[in-house]
Amino acid sequence: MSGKLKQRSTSNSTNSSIVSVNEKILKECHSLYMEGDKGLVTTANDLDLSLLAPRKKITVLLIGNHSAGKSSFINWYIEEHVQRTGVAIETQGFTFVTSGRKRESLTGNATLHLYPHFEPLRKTEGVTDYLTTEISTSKQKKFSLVTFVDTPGLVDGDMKYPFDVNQAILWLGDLADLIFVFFDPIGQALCKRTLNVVESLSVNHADRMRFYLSKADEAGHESDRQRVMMQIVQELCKRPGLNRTGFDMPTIYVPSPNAKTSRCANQIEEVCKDIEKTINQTIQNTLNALEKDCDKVVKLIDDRLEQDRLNTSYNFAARSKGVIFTLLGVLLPVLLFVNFLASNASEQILQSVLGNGTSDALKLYMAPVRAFWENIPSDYHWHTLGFCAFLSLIFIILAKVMSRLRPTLTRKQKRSYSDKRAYVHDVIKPKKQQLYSEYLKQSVADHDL
Ligand SMILES: Nc1nc2c(ncn2[C@@H]2O[C@H](COP(=O)(O)OP(=O)(O)OP(=O)(O)O)[C@@H](O)[C@H]2O)c(=O)[nH]1
Ligand SMILES: [Mg+2]
Repeated sequence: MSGKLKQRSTSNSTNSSIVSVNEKILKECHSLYMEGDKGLVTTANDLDLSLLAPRKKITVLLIGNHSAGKSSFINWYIEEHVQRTGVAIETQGFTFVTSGRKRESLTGNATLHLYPHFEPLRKTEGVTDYLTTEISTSKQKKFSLVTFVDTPGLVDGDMKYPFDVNQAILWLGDLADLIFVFFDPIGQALCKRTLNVVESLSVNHADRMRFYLSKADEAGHESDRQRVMMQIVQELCKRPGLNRTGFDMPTIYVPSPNAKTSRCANQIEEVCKDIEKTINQTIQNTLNALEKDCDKVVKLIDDRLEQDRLNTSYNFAARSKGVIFTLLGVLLPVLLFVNFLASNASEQILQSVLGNGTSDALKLYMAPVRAFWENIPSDYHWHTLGFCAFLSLIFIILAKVMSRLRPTLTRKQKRSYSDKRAYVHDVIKPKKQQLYSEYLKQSVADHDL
């Protein structure tokens, strides 16, 4: 007996240490994305890349007929009575059940603040008033890494929901990591609304969906249970979207100390294992996504800096071409004007304004221009002037076009990009490596036990 107790307490402590390692990994990954200016999300935003920070917990959506035992399952998992249960229609809205430091209930608006990625749920009219969060301090099983979403029981007929329940469930299904569908044996397996919702969800999320025959202890004898299961599977298979072979439907029931022991096998521990498996998968996916996102950000920064280098050398060439064409454009009219002055101003005026030396040099250097001008018949002088004006206009336009610059980064921007690159490469990536090692060390230890 004491040996058994000892074993259980060792396995409990290992279990909680695994939870805390996993919790730490998901939390640290989240903060590597979100922490201030250096977080991956902000850096990516600066590079016009939109990244989503990973969630710190997985989301498990529970759907099913009214009174199928959804809320009871949550209460059993967390070992606390946070959700009302009973034979009446107990859950009328959506409840997020999550772990936290103190027991608290949040209203719809506060819930959407807490889970900003569920914000579009507001689009389903009326849902916000029927949205709550129950924060529990429970540390049972893997609850610190799970957020359960309890949903209203599905019924057919006159029941009026205060919002479009099908649409809201479909929308929540898009964000859930696991979707549990509970069918109870009490005869509501044929609820059309449940089948419709299940069929629509399975279009995109078949891999996340798990079907359970809940309250299996109430299913009577083994033969009755088999009959109920057959009935449910038949109903499911009638739907074209669900017509797949090999429906796996474990039988589960909430163990109760007062109830008579049922002869039916309880596979509720399988549900816990499925949750655990999804958590492990999520951790691996999160770490892999972190690695990919780091690479994407580093590559974008490298591309930007490389583009900046190319733009800087392009701009240097453009500026040089601009200067050359501007000089050409200005040189022609200036030469003609100086030639005009040199040929028309009297020798005396030139010498008194420029001095003897300069006036002689001017004559000497302007001789080719003067010769060119004198070779043109005087009847064509105006034509030549017009042509030269046109030519210099072309050169000026060319100078403008050629000297168009490409945008470049300021020195401050370049330094900021280099710092961010260094942070991603030298801090975030090694951190990810360390988290991966911690995860593997812990999961190998888990297998060794
Ligand atoms: N025998 C047995 N009874 C159960 C089990 N799970 C739940 N119940 C009972 O079934 C009734 C309905 O359970 P709930 O957990 O409220 O069911 P629900 O699916 O949340 O119902 P709604 O919120 O109305 O959709 C309650 O009286 C529970 O005590 C089970 O595994 N075995
Ligand atoms: Mg309920």
